[in-house]
Amino acid sequence: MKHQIKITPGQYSIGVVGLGYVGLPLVLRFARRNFNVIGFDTDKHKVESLNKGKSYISHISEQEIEKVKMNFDATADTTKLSQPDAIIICVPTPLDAHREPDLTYIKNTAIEISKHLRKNQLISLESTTYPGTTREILVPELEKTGMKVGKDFFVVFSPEREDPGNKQFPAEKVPKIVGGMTKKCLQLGKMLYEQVFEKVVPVSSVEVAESAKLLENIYRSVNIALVNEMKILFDRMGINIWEVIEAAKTKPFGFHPFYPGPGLGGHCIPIDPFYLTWKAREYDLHTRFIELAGEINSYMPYYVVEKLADALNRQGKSLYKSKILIVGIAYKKDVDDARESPGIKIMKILEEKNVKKVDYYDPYIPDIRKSRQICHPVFSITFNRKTISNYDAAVIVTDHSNIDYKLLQSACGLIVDTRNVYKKDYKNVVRA
Ligand code: SAJ
Repeated sequence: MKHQIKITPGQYSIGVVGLGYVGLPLVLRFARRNFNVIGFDTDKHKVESLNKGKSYISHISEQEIEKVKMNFDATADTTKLSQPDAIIICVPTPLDAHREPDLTYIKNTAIEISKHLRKNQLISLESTTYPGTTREILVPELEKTGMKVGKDFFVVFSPEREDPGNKQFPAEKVPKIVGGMTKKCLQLGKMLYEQVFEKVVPVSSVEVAESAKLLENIYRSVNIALVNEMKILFDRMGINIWEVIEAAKTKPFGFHPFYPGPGLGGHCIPIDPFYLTWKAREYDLHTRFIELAGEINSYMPYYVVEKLADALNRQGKSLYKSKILIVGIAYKKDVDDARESPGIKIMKILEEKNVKKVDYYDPYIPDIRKSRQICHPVFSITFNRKTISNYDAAVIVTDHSNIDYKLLQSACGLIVDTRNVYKKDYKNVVRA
């Protein structure tokens, strides 16, 4: 009788490589279902923290880690990769300095898994990447062992859809796409993810699964760029883009609202599209929408600085001699993540223009020394009437819900509002 692999808690063990905002929630989901889980990470600090029951991710509590300590271990020891029956890869896929895909983490992980690969292991790649990565990079590395995918070991691609802090759609309720290298791979991948996701969506190939994820995020990047371009145009025409969007979204079908902003932040939307742009070149194609969206979204921080300079001029002040406060430095509202944040980009542009002083306030981010865009440590100011009144202008970049905007409006002589926080018109508020 053909060897039937059973995926049941207690018998079938799970390995997760990469314990970040995607990997750690996955660890907890499987561990809560009583699977034995080994978490792998090269960052020893993360490994030590987790094994002490500590969390380094703000939306994951220590209690949640405590609850799974009996069947979860974190390790940096890759020789243990032969142990788990399934290994889920959740490592970063950044862009390099030339905005090209950097698959270093995936390649290194594939090499480590290959060293310890054993029969019947199921490997799932979740990292967002260009279509073809699984088949052209991951599988060949694993087949260097002499074992054959679909026969001796199994491989699927299943895009992550983690949206940190999204209460409306907890991840287990978000359908999980799975594409397999072979039918048997797909069958196993489906069985694996059905343990922790309410709905699993099998697709016909790993490429379809890789591509679906990119489409989801390119859709956002292009539509955000569209409203950003409309904002610039309507601003010149004296039309309030925010009111236009509110009116347009009364259409119950065929329209999804996106909102203009100071630029694109985060580790998905500004980055994922360029994975497809890069791959498309192999097929002599320019992904013009993606690249145009990238151009427009990348210009937005500069646009905000231009609007700030104009507004200061109208007060007879120069940007050069002014003290500027950036309000909200996280990459999006009510999160504590500053990666690729437009706020940091705006600070950098202002510093390059030798503005007299640039500070920031963000209740979620006490300091941004870790941000690679800013080399010197920078700390959030305390936010009160006295400190706010020290600045010639404040720029609202990320409109966290827990900021006192009334205080800001009454204490600062000029506010550049990039998020339509102030619905009413105020003499000292400029929309940008
Ligand atoms: N942004 C705008 N205007 C908008 C929406 C977003 O300027 O209308 C900006 C945000 O301020 C931020 C950037 O774009 O700087 C990205 O925002 P995002 O809402 O896309 O949030 P992300 O980067 O956390 O995207 C994630 C993605 N999730 C995954 O990749 C698993 C994305 O697919 C989700 O749709 C998105 O969360 C979400 O809906 O929250």
